[in-house]
Amino acid sequence: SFVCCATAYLLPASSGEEITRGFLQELVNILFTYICKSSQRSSKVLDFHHPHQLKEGLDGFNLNLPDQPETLEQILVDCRDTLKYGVSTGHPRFFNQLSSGLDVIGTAAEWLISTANTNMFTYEVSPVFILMEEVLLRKMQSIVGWSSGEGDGIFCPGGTISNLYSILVARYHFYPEVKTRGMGVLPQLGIFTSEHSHYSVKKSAAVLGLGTENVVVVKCDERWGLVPFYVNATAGTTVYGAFDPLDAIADICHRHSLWMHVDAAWGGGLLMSDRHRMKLQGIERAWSVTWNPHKMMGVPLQCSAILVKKRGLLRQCNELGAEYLFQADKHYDVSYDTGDKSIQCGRHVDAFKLWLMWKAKGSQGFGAQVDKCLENAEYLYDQLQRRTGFELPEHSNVCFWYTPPSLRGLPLGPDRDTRLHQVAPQIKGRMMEKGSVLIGYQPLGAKVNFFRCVFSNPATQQEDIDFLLDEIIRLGHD
Ligand code: ABU
Repeated sequence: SFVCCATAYLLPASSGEEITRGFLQELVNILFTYICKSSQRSSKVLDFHHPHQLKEGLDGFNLNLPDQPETLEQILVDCRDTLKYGVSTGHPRFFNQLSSGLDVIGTAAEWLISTANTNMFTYEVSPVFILMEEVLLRKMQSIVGWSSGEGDGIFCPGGTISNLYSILVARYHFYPEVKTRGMGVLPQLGIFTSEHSHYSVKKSAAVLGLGTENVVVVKCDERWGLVPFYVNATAGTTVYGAFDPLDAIADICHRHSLWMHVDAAWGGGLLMSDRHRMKLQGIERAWSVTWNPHKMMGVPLQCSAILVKKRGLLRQCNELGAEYLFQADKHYDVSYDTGDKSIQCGRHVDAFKLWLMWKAKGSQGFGAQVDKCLENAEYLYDQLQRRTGFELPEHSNVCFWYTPPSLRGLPLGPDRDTRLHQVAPQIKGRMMEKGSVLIGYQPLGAKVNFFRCVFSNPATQQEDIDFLLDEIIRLGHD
């Protein structure tokens, strides 16, 4: 028992080995129990409580910070409770987010990273991880289709930051003096993106001082993803999973000497699949690419890369050469001090999770994993067409409405729309209270709330999809 043991007895305290071992083994037991439970269909996806309930404290779970240290036993209870009241994103019936799943190798990698507890700014403190990042970036660049002489990149905290990098680097490419002289040297710049692209494009315009009103939002055609004409092309939109025509956009960008970025945060994983990579035909012509392995490839959050075709640009754009980190007179090749390519200083080791999972699965394993997710989407699409009461606005991420029996006789029009708009949030609320399954919903443009089912969880089987549809019918019957 750890009742009497405070953290002061853990390593690096002298003779702390036994207590540290015991503590970590207990923690492993907690994690192992959680991992087993997450994969059991009989377990809940979540044990939902409202914020005020969690704040008040449930069964002794106390969020407040103590003045006196807790016992190690209580720390383990805190760990158990934290998982208990969280959401099990690795559960086969978690369909709520583009990032999901619980990969054991990835989890082990994250633990190793925390144990190493180092920073990705210099080779000096991260020699192995810096080289792993380089190996990964080169591999991803070659999968995108760039030649071996081309390509640069860096892992960043999420797709939004990767997209921000693309605009930052593009602006620097055309107006390098902006780095030193500021916004005054710029004309009024415009960014072009499609109406279904990710909101991070507008957010980046705000952060970079370009202004959200200077983002020209190009209308999509009836297939939601065609004919935007400039800069940011999306490979796998967040809601519909639609792909812009990359080759056609590249032709326009080439003709007008425009920077072409491909936001493949969601769709990049398809590059690993021989069956599906043709959806990104033309990505090799992009000047920069966002690719989030924490989405379709199931790497634990977070793991996102910005790839830039022109070597050296990232460094030139962002380097400031802080002399306490990036001394030029170090005794090794300082081009491996890659941290100055980043807009961050401290940087988490995200690359290792992807590296270790790649070792464990191989490229083929990732390809098979992606194929399985796409097969699940096809299965759901097929089932939706067979069942009464479901309607399809689109079929990539699989977005659909459920029309309860009480609405089925209503004529199309505003009254029906108003009532249909309430259906998805009500069913989702019931799902959350019950904890049986989790799926997202949203409105879009003139379309009232619809469900968005995304597949990135390798644990999901067809029986889970059947369960989802049956559960929607059960919870939405009235
Ligand atoms: N960055 C987009 C994530 C959206 C989602 O998981 O639903």
